[in-house]
Amino acid sequence: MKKFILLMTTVLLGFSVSLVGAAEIEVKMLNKDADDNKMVFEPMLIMAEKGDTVTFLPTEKGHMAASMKGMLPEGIKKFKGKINKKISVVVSEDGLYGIKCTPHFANGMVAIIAVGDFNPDGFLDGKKIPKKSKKRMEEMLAQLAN
Ligand SMILES: [Cu+2]
Repeated sequence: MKKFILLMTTVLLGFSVSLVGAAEIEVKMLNKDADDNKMVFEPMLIMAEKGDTVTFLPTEKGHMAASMKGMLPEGIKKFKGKINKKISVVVSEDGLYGIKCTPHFANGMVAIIAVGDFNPDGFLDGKKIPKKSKKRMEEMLAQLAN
């Protein structure tokens, strides 16, 4: 019984911490996902709350995560991870964050972090983005517009 109470306390504590505190979100960097999509962040569209930490994991070799030029909310500094290293980003401002894996940008390896209050309209305007990446970003933005 004591053990059970201890367990329940731990569970409840963990639950309340997750309610109050910021979340930790993990994103895998993959050569191929379960649906056979190549060069992908998983998830590709990352829904987060202000203050959460998003960590990109080098699950498979050869990847990194970097912010895309001009595609961060105001007040967020650009960032660039190293290949085969994990990188964490605290999403402390509302808005959309464009993310790419530089070596696989042409292969469509992009992600979007969407935080709080954001506007998907015009996010890609005037940006130079390779075809495959652009297509994936357009699909994600269409999802966000719904
Ligand atoms: Cu990559």
